[in-house]
Order: sequence, then C-alpha cells, then structure tokens
Amino acid sequence: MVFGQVVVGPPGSGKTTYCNGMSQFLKLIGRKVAVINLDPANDALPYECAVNIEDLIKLSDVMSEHSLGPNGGLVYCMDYLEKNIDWLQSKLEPLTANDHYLLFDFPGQVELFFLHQNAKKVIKKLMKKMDLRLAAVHLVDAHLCSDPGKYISALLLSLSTMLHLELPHINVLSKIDLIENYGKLAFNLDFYTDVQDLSYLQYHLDQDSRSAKYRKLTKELCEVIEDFGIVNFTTLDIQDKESVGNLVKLIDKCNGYIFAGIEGSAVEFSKIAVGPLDWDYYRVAAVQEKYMKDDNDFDK
Ligand SMILES: Nc1nc2c(ncn2[C@@H]2O[C@H](COP(=O)(O)OP(=O)(O)OP(=O)(O)O)[C@@H](O)[C@H]2O)c(=O)[nH]1
Ligand SMILES: [Mg+2]
Repeated sequence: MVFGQVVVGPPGSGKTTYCNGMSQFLKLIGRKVAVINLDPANDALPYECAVNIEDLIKLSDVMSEHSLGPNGGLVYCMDYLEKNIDWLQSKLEPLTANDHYLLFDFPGQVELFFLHQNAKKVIKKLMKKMDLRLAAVHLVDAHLCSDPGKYISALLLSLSTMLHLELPHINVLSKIDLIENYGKLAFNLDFYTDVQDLSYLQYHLDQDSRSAKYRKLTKELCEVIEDFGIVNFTTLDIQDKESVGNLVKLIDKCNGYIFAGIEGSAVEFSKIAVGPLDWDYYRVAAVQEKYMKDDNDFDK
C-alpha cells in the first residue's frame, strides 16, 4: 500500500515550499519520498521532483497554441493530464513499487478544486488504479485570520474544497509565523482553528461600512459553515521541525499510514485512532504563545 498527500490551496499559500520542507522532514525520519509536480506554472522548483508535468505538457505552449491566458491554460493542462493519466501512472509505478511516500504539488488556481472536475478525476483515477492512500492537505495563509471577511472566505473555500475533493482532508493555516503581520487577531488562536462559534465574528464585521444586507448574507454563510461542522484548522510554520512533526502525526492518521503495520484487532486500531484528546488544545495554546503578541506587548 502506498501513502501520500495531495497538496492544494490558493496561490502563494506555500504549497511548493511545503512539499520541499515536508519531503526533507520525511526523509530525515527515514521514509522514501517522491515529490510529483503537477503545477505546470511552477518554474523554479526548490525540490528535486520525481515526476514533472512539464515533461508531458508546457503551460507556455498551451497558451500560445490555443490563445489562452494562464488560468485557462492551467485548466487545459489538467484536462490533458486526465486524458493522459496512463503517462502519469507509468511514471509513478517505479516509485510505488519501491514504497515511496508521494507528495503531489498541485496548482493554486482554486477553481480547479471546487469547480472543474479534472484535478479530482486525476486523483481518483490514480487512487483506484494504483491503490494509493492519499490525504488532501489544504493550505491557507494564516494572516487571513486578522480580517473577519477574509477569514470567512477561507472557511468557505476550505469547505467547498473538502466537499469537492471527497478525500481524507486536513486544513492548515500556513505561515503561522506571519499570523499577526497584517494586524492583531480579535480572538485567541483556538477560535480560528476550532471554528466553534462564528456568531462572535459578527460584532467585528459590524464595525465596517458594509450594508445590512451584506452582513445578513455573511451571517447566513457562517451558519452554513457551522451546520456542516466539518471545517477546522491545524497550524504550520514550515521552518519549525516541531510544527511539521505535529502535522505529520495528523496526516499519518488521516491517510492511514499509521495503521499500515497493524495486523490485529479493532482494539489496537481504536487505541491509535482516538489518541489523547487534550493534546490539540495545549498545542494550539503553545503556538499562540510562540507566534502571537499578548495584550501587554501591544500596550508597551
Ligand atoms: N514565513 C513563512 N513563509 C513561507 C512559509 N511557507 C511558504 N512561505 C513563503 O510563501 C511564498 C509562497 O510560497 P510558495 O511555496 O511558492 O507558494 P505556492 O502555494 O506554491 O504558490 P503557487 O504555486 O504560486 O500557487 C514564498 O515566498 C515562501 O517562501 C512559512 O511557513 N513561513
Ligand atoms: Mg507552487
């Protein structure tokens, strides 16, 4: 059985940097890792990729041959990849035969993950044909938390990506080290990671000049997110080993890697699956202490 991650998220959220950092971390803990670049717009890759979509199709060729812009060109490339899935499968076979852990670096165009079907079909076909166990790791910039409107957009994007991809899924607030770069957060970090009571955001939205109608829409969107009850976040600073290590533990549960060596009973499975419940609470508090200024710092 081969395990891996499908790395998605809006442009600039840190996907390529993540694939680089994550592959280094996983190699350090003794796993064989292969990074697969499926973003034809990625030109300067920081990692050594095992498979590169550029060898199949070039974005610049698509744009000039079909008179498309970069976004239309990317949709075309994903469509082309889906039609040539056998090419990708043949490139992956030597890696899966050798038990490599796979990291897929996808493009940042969000419409590929909640509007178009091609990227999803590529993933599903590979999982079925090659018996892959993949989890989606969805990165969004942590600094979006400092603006209630942007935070709600990030929640909506995360929810629609989860519903669209239909994969085991982890949402990550990436670049947590920059979380307060664009302003102080109105609440503690666990408010943003747990997504427990969005009605509190209403007060902060009410401060700006939006019309009452727009505020009502925002309130109802928040209710939709809460009614689904499936969006929450973990945090990541890719330069911090502890932060990457905590995320790896979560992903290992999510894609089933941690269960791979277990022959035995449902009891053994459940012991691992349940895990310590208070761990996450203390971890979020520690992240807050490390990366967010407290009120006394601001007063000074
Ligand atoms: N401070 C900080 N910077 C980060 C982190 N992760 C990524 N970055 C920076 O964010 C910028 C964008 O990172 P990329 O990895 O290119 O993002 P991407 O999602 O692959 O971008 P596209 O492929 O264009 O969608 C780069 O300048 C990275 O160095 C992080 O954890 N902390
Ligand atoms: Mg990238």
